[in-house]
Amino acid sequence: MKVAAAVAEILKREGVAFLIGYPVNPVIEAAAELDIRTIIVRQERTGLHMADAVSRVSSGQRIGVFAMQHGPGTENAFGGVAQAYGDSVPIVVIPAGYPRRLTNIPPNFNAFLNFQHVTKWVEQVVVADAVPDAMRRAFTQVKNGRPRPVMIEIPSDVMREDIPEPLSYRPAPRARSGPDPRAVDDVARLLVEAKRPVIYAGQGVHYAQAWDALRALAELLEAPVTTSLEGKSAFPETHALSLGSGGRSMPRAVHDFLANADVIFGIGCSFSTTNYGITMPTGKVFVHATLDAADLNKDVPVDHVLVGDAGLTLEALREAVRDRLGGKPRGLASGVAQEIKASKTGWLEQWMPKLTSDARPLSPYRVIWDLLHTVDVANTIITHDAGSPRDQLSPFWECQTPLSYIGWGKTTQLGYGLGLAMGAKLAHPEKLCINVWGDAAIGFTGMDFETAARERIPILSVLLNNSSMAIELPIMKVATAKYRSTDISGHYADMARAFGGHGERVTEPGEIIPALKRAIRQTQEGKPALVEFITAQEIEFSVFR
Ligand SMILES: Cc1ncc(C[n+]2csc(CCOP(=O)(O)OP(=O)(O)O)c2C)c(N)n1
Ligand SMILES: [Mg+2]
Repeated sequence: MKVAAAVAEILKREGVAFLIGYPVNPVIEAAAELDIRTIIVRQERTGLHMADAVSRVSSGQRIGVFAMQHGPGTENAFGGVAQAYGDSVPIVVIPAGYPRRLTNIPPNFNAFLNFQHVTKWVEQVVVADAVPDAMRRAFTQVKNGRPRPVMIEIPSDVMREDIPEPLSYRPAPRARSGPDPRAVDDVARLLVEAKRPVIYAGQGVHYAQAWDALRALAELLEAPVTTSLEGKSAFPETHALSLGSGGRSMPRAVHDFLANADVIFGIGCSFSTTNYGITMPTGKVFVHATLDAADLNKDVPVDHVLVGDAGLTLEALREAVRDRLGGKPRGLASGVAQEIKASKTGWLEQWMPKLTSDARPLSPYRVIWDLLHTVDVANTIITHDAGSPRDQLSPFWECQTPLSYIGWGKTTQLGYGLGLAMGAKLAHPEKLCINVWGDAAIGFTGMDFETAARERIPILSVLLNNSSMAIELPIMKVATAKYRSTDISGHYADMARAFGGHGERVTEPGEIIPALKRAIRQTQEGKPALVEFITAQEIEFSVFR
């Protein structure tokens, strides 16, 4: 059996249903022989983003896999792997390498050396019969502990070698570890005694599929819940105890409740300092519950720590809190809910003129508001792109169901959203999968809309085209005035049609909903759709700093 065939067989045993890739890598052909659907993109980065979404929307229960060629393919993949590393996404990346006699000779790109800092595990397999062992280690790493990319580089001459049969490979196990029971008890007491606790949920809740446990604990404590951008949709945002999510922009309630909290309980989060997340207030008691002790006390000094799977942690806390409360609700919930409702109402009222604006060029907020009221939110998976679309969408999009929003931003590569929507659609063909992006983002990965058309991945792409990098206007005044450095241009609906998709350009407020409905119908018929809205250069966001 050839090495490439053995790798494909291992992928099959690990339950991999799609191999996303770009030639030349013999694993692609070997996978097709085993009926693993191969999906060929237009550039490596988008393929990695698709693999990334496959893992994200399945809580890592399915692992996205990407394969590419040595040299240019591997070099061009760097951004996609770095983005997955930044956002802690478990993917398996299988680059072919230069033949062994050239591997370590400059200027040949060596994946093993160059991907050290954007993977949690990387091996270069130089002996054919070591490949199954290397694959076992990679899948064990990717399925356990902190989710992050793993990489197995297989030199192209090794790919063509034989390994003995029968292939001995069993799927890697998954293990969960729980928090120290004594620490659980201390935290339960702290949370019960807290006057104004706030629960801050990160994406660890998604990976642990601990949505019910989070809700149960919140309801038991009668405590408000917010999430990071990555954790968005871990708690129903229509719930009376939901504050909404926090990124760079956020609902007012997120800011105010955190500012007035006495105890902040972070669950399944890293508390990383980032421009695209909440800046935690100082002077609070912090509880940090995370899978990865490497994050403890990193950016936020913490008072209590719990290390373990978010689900086991929440379940243990729920039991400990329930014991302390003796089954008697304290009747706090209605007061908390009223305070949240009042804050939300006031905040939304302030934004309503933009959300319902009849202006031309269109307000991006109006587009988002109309989109929110046109789709079946519970059965939609939506993601934003970097920059304004993220900051305009995330505060106002109220998630109802887990993993219905792909939030990101520990690093924010323009153009990420398209691949995410495509990967989500591969994993969930029954859902409407949407990416909302700006005209800067489409410049990076727009060509892969052709992949969506060719590979029959019918996503809905919502483009906010303001012929500008509007968010940069305030910091590029001179370059803009002298050289038009923030201008960009394009007719992207035409592009979508040229690629075989549905494309429509919308300039009238009254046409937003009808155009969205037409586009959604096209996606239901198997065609990806791009609706291009001609929008204003809006740079007001719901930020509180
Ligand atoms: C790869 C990459 N380069 C640079 C940036 C910095 N950046 C963030 S948003 C942005 C411009 C966004 O413009 P657009 O998407 O058109 O949104 P607008 O502000 O015009 O609404 C830039 C340059 C980035 N996020 N990613
Ligand atoms: Mg723009």
